[in-house]
Amino acid sequence: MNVRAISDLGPNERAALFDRDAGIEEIRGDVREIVDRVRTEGDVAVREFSEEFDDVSVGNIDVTDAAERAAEELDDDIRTAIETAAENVRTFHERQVPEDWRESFDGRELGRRYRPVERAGVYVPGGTAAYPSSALMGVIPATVAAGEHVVVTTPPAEELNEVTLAAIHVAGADAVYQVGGAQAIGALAYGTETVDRVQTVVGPGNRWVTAAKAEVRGDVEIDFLAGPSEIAILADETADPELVAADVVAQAEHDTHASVVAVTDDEETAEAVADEIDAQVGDRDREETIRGALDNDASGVFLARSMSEAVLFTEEYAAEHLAIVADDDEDLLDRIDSAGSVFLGPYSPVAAGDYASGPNHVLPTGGGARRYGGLSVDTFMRSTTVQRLGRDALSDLSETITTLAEAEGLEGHAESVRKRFDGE
Ligand code: HSO
Ligand code: ZN
Repeated sequence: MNVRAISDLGPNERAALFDRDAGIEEIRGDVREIVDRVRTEGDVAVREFSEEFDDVSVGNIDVTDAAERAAEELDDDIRTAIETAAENVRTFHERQVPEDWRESFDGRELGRRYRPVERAGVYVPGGTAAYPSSALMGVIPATVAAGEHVVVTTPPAEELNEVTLAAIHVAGADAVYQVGGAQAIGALAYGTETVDRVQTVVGPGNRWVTAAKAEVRGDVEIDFLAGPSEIAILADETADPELVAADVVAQAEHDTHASVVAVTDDEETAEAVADEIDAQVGDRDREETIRGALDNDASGVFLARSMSEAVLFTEEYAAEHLAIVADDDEDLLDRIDSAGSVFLGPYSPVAAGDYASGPNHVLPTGGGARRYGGLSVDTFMRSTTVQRLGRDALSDLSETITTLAEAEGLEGHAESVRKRFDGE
């Protein structure tokens, strides 16, 4: 693959790199129809769409018991791996649980308290992209937030993926339904005879799932619109090109639409990374997918004239995953604000975070990291502010309140304060 100089990039090339999108606009109309039919016809529509899109004639939509059985029947090595990953993910997310607080501000007792949303729905992809790890990443934060009911939908199949089912159970879901695509998001958002409607819908999926989340947003909360995987690696001359290439190739194997970049200020490193990528691709089972991703306009190996230019490029890219492999990695990190999840040093491959280290792998793509963070316990929480003012505290503020209320022409507001001090 060719190394490209950042300084040579034209406006169109920059736009392709920095204005990535989830590519859902052209299917919005079709998705709206699917969601509307599920909303009005419930299970009947769900079954029909499962036949049409998944080619499955679904018996029981509710497969909660099958998930429990799958967990019981799992081979020991895979069970241990799922349980270890689940424990690490749970521990990291428990650290995120916000604490209620009350403090005095000049006699005004003010505070904030947090409660989980009661019912959360998690979409877990199936088919060729069946990721048990995504089941853990979606369900665990919801269960740590401790809402009453956490339900999962996953695409139907003649034989459901046993490992995914087991992971859903181990993560602690209360119910599991086999329904996929836009129809699943419609079912979670509006409910059907079988599927309980929820208040928050999260989880990655294909374009249909993502477009459906855009559709139901407003009626329910969603996490965000997640597109294909992305990685940016910011490297200096101390980085091992073989490892940089391996991380690029790893994320590229997700999807031909994945976006993968490596950027460095060292020409030798850039050339070596590009050569290493070429050398490694042929060894991978998913060679075709990887080549597709590497061919994307938002992918490539880039040479900067300085580390400052490399940092600026990385910041503008706002990648889902950012790996920094450089001597002064913490200093470089200080200069970057936009990234979904950061991996520092040669022993923090993105794969560690994808599966088992603890942080979530459901992360903002398409530059979303400029505006929001990844899936977390907060996604399943709402906050309420609380205040108690004593007589003196209100008296101290009464002039301010009544003046502003009168400026707004809201005499009733002013009077509600004055009345507290009638007769003084
Ligand atoms: N890298 C993906 C998550 C994943 N990786 C699941 C392997 N399995 C998120 O962008
Ligand atoms: Zn991955």
